[in-house]
Amino acid sequence: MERIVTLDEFIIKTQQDFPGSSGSLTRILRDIGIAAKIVNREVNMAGLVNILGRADSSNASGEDVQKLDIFANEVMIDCLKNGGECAGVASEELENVIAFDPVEGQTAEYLVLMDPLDGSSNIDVNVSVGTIFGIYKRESDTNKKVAEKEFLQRGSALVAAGYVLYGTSTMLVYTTGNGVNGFTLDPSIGEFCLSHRNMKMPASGNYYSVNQGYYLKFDLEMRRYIDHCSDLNLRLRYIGSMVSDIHRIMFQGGIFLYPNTRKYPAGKLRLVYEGNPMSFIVEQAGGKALNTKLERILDVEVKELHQRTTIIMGSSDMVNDLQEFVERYSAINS
Ligand code: AHM
Ligand code: MG
Repeated sequence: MERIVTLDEFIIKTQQDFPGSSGSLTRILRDIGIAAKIVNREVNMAGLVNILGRADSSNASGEDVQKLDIFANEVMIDCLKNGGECAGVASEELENVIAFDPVEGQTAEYLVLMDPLDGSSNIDVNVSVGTIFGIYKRESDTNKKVAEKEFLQRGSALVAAGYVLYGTSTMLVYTTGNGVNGFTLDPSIGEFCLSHRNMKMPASGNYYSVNQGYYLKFDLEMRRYIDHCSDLNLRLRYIGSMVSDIHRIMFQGGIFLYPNTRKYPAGKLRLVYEGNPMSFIVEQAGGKALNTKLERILDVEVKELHQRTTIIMGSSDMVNDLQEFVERYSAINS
């Protein structure tokens, strides 16, 4: 049996990949791992404790907030605040950023952006949900309180990104720019253990993932590409939880689309909380991540915290195929 490598052990071991690293990023990733275990416990019992259903509030994007959203948000913030390495947090659930007070004797060099519970509509029906996080280094004077503009960095500036998938098993998948590694929670020892070293996304796959219900609301070239997927006899898989849909593509290949619709003319998903972190992970695993203007998501300028983006993400050959298809289609019809 292969020796168990825990998340903490792996993070510390790979810290050596970063000459001059102070260990702060290591400790932030540890804090996120702790928060993930606590959220996992509640997600697994959500039906038993009064944590299902809607909270009587809505988030910064004007969407109904579930009680578990609030719980996950609070746990992530508490764990990051107590760790002392994180200067502040921006959350999909909060209108404004939270600047932490400095912890005695520690200099907080990092910022965390997160979607504490992604795919909330799945909570009450026991379908997978996830947590998404991205980590930036502060650009300005670390003695000053964090300001919102420090979070408005392009995705290409991310130093780390990851997701937790609360599925049939609970997995934490992350990258620090040196490939992607996956850890599965072993509840018997309460540790995330290395289970998928150096994850590589297949260059192609037999699945496409889009909310077919919005087909008639997509732009024509997107509809024609979706028809093209049907012509190729690809299979449609769409869970309504981005983390789950992308996680499947990490293993089996495929393409995930969330194009613009009349309801979401700029796309539904949020650039800083979902688009950028998931793009960093997908690219590190050998995939590609564009918006429907065929721009690399990680290069898109971040103008405001809750900015939305359209998403084309997945296997490199399939994203390239979509790009050629859309360019050809637009040329014929322009
Ligand atoms: P969230 O608002 O709970 O973060 O969920 C966003 C979710 C994504 O996880 C998923 O890909 C998408 O919204 C599903 O949207 P729709 O139900 O419109 O297809
Ligand atoms: Mg989300």
